[in-house]
Parts: sequence; C-alpha cells; structure tokens
Amino acid sequence: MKGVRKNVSESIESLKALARELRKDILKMTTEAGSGHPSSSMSAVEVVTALYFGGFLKFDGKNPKAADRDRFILSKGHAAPVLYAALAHKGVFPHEELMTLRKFGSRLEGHPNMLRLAGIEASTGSLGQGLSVGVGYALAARLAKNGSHTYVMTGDGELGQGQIWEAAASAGKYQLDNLTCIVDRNGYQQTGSALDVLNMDPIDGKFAAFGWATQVINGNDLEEVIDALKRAKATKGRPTCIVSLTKKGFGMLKLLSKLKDENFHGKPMPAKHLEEALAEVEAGLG
Ligand SMILES: Cc1ncc(C[n+]2csc(CCOP(=O)(O)OP(=O)(O)O)c2C)c(N)n1
Ligand SMILES: [Mg+2]
Repeated sequence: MKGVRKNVSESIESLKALARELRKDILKMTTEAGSGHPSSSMSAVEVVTALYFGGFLKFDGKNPKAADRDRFILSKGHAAPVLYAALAHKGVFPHEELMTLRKFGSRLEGHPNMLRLAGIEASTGSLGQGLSVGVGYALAARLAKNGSHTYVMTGDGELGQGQIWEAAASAGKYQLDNLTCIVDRNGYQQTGSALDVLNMDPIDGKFAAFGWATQVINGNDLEEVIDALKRAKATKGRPTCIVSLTKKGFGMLKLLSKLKDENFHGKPMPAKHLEEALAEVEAGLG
C-alpha cells in the first residue's frame, strides 16, 4: 500500500513538472509571436494537464481522430496556446512547431481551427459557442454508445454569452452525464473584473438550476482538479459543471504584480521580462 501511495505522489510530481513545461511553452510561443493570451492560457494549465496527462481524456495523439475518443473543447479559444502545448506534448505535432504560433501559414492560428489541425475538436474564438458543440458531441456519443466523454472549458467572462445558457438548459434536459463543463473562473475578462463587467454569480447555482451537478474547486491545485474530474466522471444522470477558481497568469503572479497588471489580458510577455517569467514558473510559486 505504501508503494502505491508513493507511485501516486510521484505521478503527481511529474504532472506538476509537466504543468510547468506547458507554462513555459505558453510564455515562449506568445513572446515569439508578439501577440496572444498567455495569462488566459496559464490559469487553465492544471485542468488541461489533468485532462490530457492525468488519465482522464481518452485521446491518442498518434490517432487523434479515433471514433470513440473523448473530446476536449476549448470554448475560450483565445487560450489556444495551452491547448497547443498539450497537443504538442501528446505528440500530435512536433514540439518545435509551437514557435510558429500566429505566423503566416501556421496551423497554430491565434484561435483553434479544427480544419487546420487534428486534435482540435471545435473551431472557437467567438466566445459562447463551445458548450453547444459539446452538447452535440455528448448526444452523438450516447446514440453511438461508444462511452465517449466530452469536456468543455469556458471562461468566466464568456458566461455572459446567452448561447451558453441555451446549451446548459439542453444538457440538463437530456441528462448528459457524459458532458463536463469546466468554467475557468479567473475573475477577469477582457476589459476588467468579470464581476464588474457582468456579474454571473453564483455560477454553480445557475448551472444547478438547469439540472447540473456542480463543484467549486481551486483550479490551480492539481490534486483538487483530479479529484473533481473523478467525481464528474462518476456522476450519473446529469452533466457536471466544475467552477474552477483560478488566477489569471498563474505561475507568474509575482511578475504581474510587479508590472501592476493582474489581468494582463491579450498581451505577450515582453522579451525583456521573459527570463524572469520563466524563472518564476520554474520556481513554481504560483
Ligand atoms: C463573441 C465574442 N465577443 C467578444 C470577444 C472578445 N474577447 C476575447 S477574450 C475576451 C474576454 C474573455 O474573458 P473570459 O471568458 O473570462 O476569459 P479569460 O481570458 O479571462 O480566460 C473577450 C471579450 C470574443 N472573442 N468573442
Ligand atoms: Mg476570465
């Protein structure tokens, strides 16, 4: 039993190391591109790491179109760098291709394009649409009886899009227990505090009203994320919403506070601060 425990904690440590690698990839590729959304990507790293590498998403990077695969839809498509980093580490494309982000002709467009790159399950970027696509995948999987589970990540600002709530209502109606929505509740959207722009609290209460099981977790704590995904997978008869409380730019919070920009929305780290940001990520302080 002792040995098993050790293995579990060892694998958590290797997942945490991988999360640091994803954060460094995100920073490097957006600085190289000179544009993009590193802070929106970094808040989501633990969830994406747990899904792709923690044994949840049935997804083979060498066979990304397998009919019975699980699906992850990044509805907050501007956080594409975190998805690209995960797909590169899954072997979908060569790791060095990350540095082509947003360059002319690159498959790694500023927002995910399912027509350009295998492993992208929905073209997103126009906020509010991904959960509807997820409902469609979940219904199709039920018909196909193939056991596929669909995971969707939305932003907290994104919840202001009305289409989210049409999707939430239909997922509740059809009792889609093969659908999990993770809301990356990082507290900010484009122009400022998500609460100030359009207060959608209580997020869990709204999903619950549509018949969803809900959880509220610290989404930058890998162990909590893993436990929440386990509970979601085990929930029967209704979809699950995980409200993932995170920090925008998690991994480089000290630097963001020094720069007096906690939101840091849609900005690459200037090259002169890149080494400092990477060092903070490596130190793993949050
Ligand atoms: C339909 C639509 N309206 C506006 C935008 C512009 N936009 C891009 S990111 C963003 C903020 C999103 O905030 P949130 O969902 O909280 O994501 P975060 O960056 O905080 O992870 C907005 C308004 C968009 N992409 N799509
Ligand atoms: Mg947000």
